[in-house]
Order: sequence, then C-alpha cells, then structure tokens
Amino acid sequence: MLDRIELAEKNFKTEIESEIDLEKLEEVRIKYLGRKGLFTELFEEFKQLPKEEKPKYGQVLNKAKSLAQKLFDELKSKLESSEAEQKEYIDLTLAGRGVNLGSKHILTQTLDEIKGIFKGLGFSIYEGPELESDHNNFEMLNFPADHPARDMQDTFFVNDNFLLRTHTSPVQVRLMENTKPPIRALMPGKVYRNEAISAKSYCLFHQVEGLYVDEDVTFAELKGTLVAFLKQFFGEDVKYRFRPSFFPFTEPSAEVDVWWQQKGKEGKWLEILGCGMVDPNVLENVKIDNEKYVGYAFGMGVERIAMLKYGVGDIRVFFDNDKRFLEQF
Ligand code: 2NM
Repeated sequence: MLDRIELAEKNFKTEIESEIDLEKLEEVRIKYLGRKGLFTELFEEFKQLPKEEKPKYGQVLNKAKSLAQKLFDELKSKLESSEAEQKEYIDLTLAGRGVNLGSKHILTQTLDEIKGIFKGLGFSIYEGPELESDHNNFEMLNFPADHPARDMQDTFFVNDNFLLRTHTSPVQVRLMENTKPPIRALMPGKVYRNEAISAKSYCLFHQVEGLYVDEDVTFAELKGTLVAFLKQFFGEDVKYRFRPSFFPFTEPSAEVDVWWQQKGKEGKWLEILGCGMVDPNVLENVKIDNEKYVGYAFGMGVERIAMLKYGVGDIRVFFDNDKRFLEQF
C-alpha cells in the first residue's frame, strides 16, 4: 500500500506540472481528490486495515493527500489570477468615454457672482444658522410686537421662541453683537416665508444682505456701493432709480428699481433690492454706540435678480431640479 500511495503522489505531481488549464486541473482534482478519487479510495482501504497497521500508513497517506490538496490550491489560484489579468486587458486604441462633469446650479452661479462683486468692494462673507430665535429675527431688528411678519401666517415658527429665519439680518445681529466697528460684511443664505406658492413666490429663497458700520457712514456711500454693484451685475448702462420706502430696521429706507426692457415688449421698473441707514435702535440693541457709529444695510432676493437677468418666468423651476432647466446654464 505504501507503494501505491507514493505512486499516486508522484502521478498527481506529474499531471499538474504539465501544461494545464483550469478545466484540466479540475479533472485532475476529481481524479485524485474527488469523492471517488484515488486518495479517497486509499482512505477507504486504510479504514479496513487492522488496528495495529493503521499508524504505519495513516501518516503517510495524510501527508500525501494534504500535499496534493495544497499543490492543487496553489495552482488553481495562480491560474485564476492570470485568467483575470487577461480579462482586464485594456485596448488602448479604443476611443475614450466622455465624463459628465455637471455644472453649478444657476442660483449658485448667481450667488458666486454677487459675492465676487462685493468682495471686490471690500466686504467679507458671513453665514449663520437657518433656525433662529424670534429675538434675533425680529426683536433685535426693531420689529414691533404686532408687525404682520411676526404672524404665524407669514413665518414658519418651530415653537413659541424659534423659527426659520425670514431674512439673513439675524446674522448681522450676531456679527454686530460680537464685533467692534468698522464692520463691512455680506450675508448670503436661505430664508423662509410662509407664503402661498406661485410663479412669483416660494416658501424658500436665497437672500444676500450687506452691512457697513463705521463712524461717518453716509447714504451717499450706500448709494455709490449699490450703483457700483448694479453696473457690474447688469452692465454699465443699467438704468436704475432709488425710491423712498420703509423697513423696521432702517431709517431712512429706500428701494431700488431697475428698468427692464425686453425686445418687442413694453419696458417696466422692477424692484430688486431694499436698503437704508441702520436704525439707531438696532445699533443700541446690539450694544454699538449709536452716538459714535452709523451704518447702512441692504438686502436682495437672489432668485428675483436671477429671474430678471436670465429671463426665468417662474421661481419654482430653481427648486425642481429638472435637468432640462439646469443644463441651460
Ligand atoms: C433689507 C433692506 C434694508 C437690513 C438691515 C439690517 C440690519 F441688521 F442692519 F438692521 N440687515 N438688513 C436690510 C435693510 C435688509 O432687505 C430687503
């Protein structure tokens, strides 16, 4: 029996050492290591041996079988990996596939442009939380207790004291509270209004607000800054007007309209931003000395001016994420 074990081992080695592929290797495995294979047969025979003879053969047989199993495993994984390598062969003569990179959302592009212009005019950019306190969103900004904006109808309240900010002005409150003037800052971000949704208004939009607080700040500087912005954004020959208005947090206040004329249509004035001199009450609330310091502030809706600049007729398309719209920019 020892001879046959030795022979089986020798033959197994010879068979797998010849040129072999995975299919042939499997045949060799079945022949030697399979359920009816040679080694299995030898084991059956071994079981029949009288007890005293078993030690003599057992060790040799076990060793031969595990060697065969080991050689088989090694060769199999070697053949498999070389086969995988062949499958991964890259044909460098093939034309490449195009990569679809996508592009920035038109609102992001518009925001980037506005931020870039104001950075050029010396403004730093600040952001703040969208969930705000009633205190920062209204109280500190000089909104009287019975102001309509403080109504549940117009504002998304989370509870009695917290709400989704209705403008980015609370970021200015936070900044003024912890910064000594001069302050020249721009606050872009999302704001929320509980309004009926239509082509003209949505429950969510983007706002950019600006603030300049220093000694001797004048309305003329506010006007100069905004006109510089309008010219860079809409073009050097933009036609605009400043019109008196009212906001709780500024006094005096104004709104700015630009003249909008499309080919073949009648031109009209469109309101694009609000502005004014920061109300001394607001400065007092944030503990800035309103005898020494003066400020101006302004705010605009990003969707509104993007609609104007790019001729978009319905504010909702900014939020639909329909590729047919997005891909146009
Ligand atoms: C606007 C229009 C006018 C404004 C005022 C302030 C603050 F905090 F300084 F009082 N922030 N933003 C402001 C003024 C915003 O948006 C249409």
